[in-house]
Amino acid sequence: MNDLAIYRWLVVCRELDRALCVENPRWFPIEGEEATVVGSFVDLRPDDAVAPHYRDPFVVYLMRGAEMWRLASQVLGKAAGYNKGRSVPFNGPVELGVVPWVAGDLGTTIGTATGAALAFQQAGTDRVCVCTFGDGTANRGDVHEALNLAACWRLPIVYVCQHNGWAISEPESTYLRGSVAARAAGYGIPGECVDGNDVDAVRASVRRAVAQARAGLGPTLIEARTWRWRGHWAADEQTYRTQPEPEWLEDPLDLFGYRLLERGVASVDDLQCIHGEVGDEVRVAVERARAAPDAGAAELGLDEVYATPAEHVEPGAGWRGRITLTDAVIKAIAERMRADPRVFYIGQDVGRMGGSLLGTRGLVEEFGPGRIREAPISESAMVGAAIGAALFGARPVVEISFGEFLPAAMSQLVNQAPNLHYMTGGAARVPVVVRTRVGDGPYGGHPHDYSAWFGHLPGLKVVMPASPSDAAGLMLAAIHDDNPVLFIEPMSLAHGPRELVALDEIDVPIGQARIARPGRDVTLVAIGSMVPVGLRAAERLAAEGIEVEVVDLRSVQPLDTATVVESVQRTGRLVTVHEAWVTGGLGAEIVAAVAEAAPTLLHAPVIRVGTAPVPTPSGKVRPHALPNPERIIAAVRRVMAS
Ligand SMILES: Cc1ncc(C[n+]2csc(CCOP(=O)(O)OP(=O)(O)O)c2C)c(N)n1
Repeated sequence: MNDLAIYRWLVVCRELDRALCVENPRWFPIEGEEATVVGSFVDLRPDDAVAPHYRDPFVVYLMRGAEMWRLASQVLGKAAGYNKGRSVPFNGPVELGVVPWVAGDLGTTIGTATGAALAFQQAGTDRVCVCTFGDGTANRGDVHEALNLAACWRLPIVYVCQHNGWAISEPESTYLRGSVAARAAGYGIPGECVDGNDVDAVRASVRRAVAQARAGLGPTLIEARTWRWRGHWAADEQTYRTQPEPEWLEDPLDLFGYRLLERGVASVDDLQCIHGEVGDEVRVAVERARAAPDAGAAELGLDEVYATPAEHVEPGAGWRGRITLTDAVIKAIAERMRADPRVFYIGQDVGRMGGSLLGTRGLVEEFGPGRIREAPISESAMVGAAIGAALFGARPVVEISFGEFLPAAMSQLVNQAPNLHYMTGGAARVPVVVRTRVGDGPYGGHPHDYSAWFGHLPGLKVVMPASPSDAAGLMLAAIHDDNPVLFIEPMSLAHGPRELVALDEIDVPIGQARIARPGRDVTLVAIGSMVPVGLRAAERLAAEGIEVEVVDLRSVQPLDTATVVESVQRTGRLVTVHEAWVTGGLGAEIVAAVAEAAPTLLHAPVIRVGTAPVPTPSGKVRPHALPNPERIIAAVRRVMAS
């Protein structure tokens, strides 16, 4: 790209930003940092991915071909925004290779960006991703995890810290004790400090790093030193800014403009002409955005929370045999990996060791370490990278060994995965499976069952099989799905009873409960480990003449309340049981659904059974906290007596 074109982008960055600051006092101005933004992204190929920092990143989207008036529409809350007015306004169009901003939590998108690079590497391409982030954001654990993961896997990504000296009201002296680029040495990757106000210097540094990444030599961390000229947001009064501005301050446009004049590349008239043209372009775009209709009820998009399947899926190959729940999950994953080269696996100890609870036994032998990836202990980076890879064409399965570690990936699971499709106006697809294990297990650790937390989130599917056949069926369905699916295995059933599993015959749609045992007197709604426990209780109650209908929910989200309501229509009585706690749990949701759908159906008060309201203890105390057949039997007898 020639120098005048570069200058033009710098002017676009400044002029559009200034106009948007006038339109929206909450906009985050970029003034003073234009050279870092333009220099980091301007030399990329159209098929590369870009993940710019949140502070007015619009010039980057424009370089990719976005329409200015539609971006301005996002800042004005108009329906014409790429995000349909649904997300933070600095979100970008994923269809143009942009890693989108679908939440405001800083650092999380660095995991997603790292995943874009993972998808590129996994597909054997030489595409790269460039990702910028602030010097405040540099201190998020997510940033550290992502950089280390990228270093370990030699991912084709370039990280640029847009070091502007501020994090909202805090000067850098409060949160940085050393250079950000120096951290690169700790990851074993190249690090470099550059003058972030000099677009030539930023371009040269990023170009070197991109060449390195394209050649398969892994990531680089660049620190571009610049300065935030204005407030954190446009109308920020900056009462906190008490020190004089630094002496080294330089206007990136002046610096580059004078250089062009000195080199004889441009005349003053040429530069003024660019300012005039860009000013007009911005005015037209903003006026068009202003005149566009506001986003409103029409953009709510209740039916756009989940992506509908984009492609037809062939049934699985014809394997059958009597296997455990864990082996059924492995069979389903292996079948999908054979059929679809885009499917790969990320986890800890999933290689030669065969996985936690032997949950990946045999996979690395068949598929090799390139598709069964051993990951560092970095749950957030693992899930973030899987999400990003899914956004850019892969279909990863990522394993969080035990549910107790899910909170370590919470930003990714809660703010990223469920939001991406909806918040990008339906443009993004996130076919990622997050596999984990919860509950009572073969040894004392990792006891908590946090499944209910995740049933709360529109956009995330959550399943919990209770039998080998359902485990295989739900895993096949999860990998086929174009949405993020949290796949939760009850630990107590991992190596439980064997069952005949016929891979080519299984069809277990996500969100469909099953009647595990029919009965006329009481509906017992169970999930996961409590299904066999509930069935044992039902058997014993049958000897007393009480016929319990056991409903196995199989999915937490979407929740099949219709099957439950139909059952209660027959029985008139309801007991729920799950291994998680009762308060705010799935049982409460089931009871509410029945009360809403059929308030007059119940002949007796409902009872919810779950783990005692204590942090789930380990070892020999644990059985006293957990639900068991006796407690279920007592609950059923009570509802029968009332
Ligand atoms: C995880 C998270 N914590 C806190 C915030 C609130 N917050 C918004 S912007 C910001 C400052 C970020 O500083 P930096 O990364 O240096 O970027 P800059 O604003 O200077 O461009 C903070 C703390 C957030 N959005 N996300």
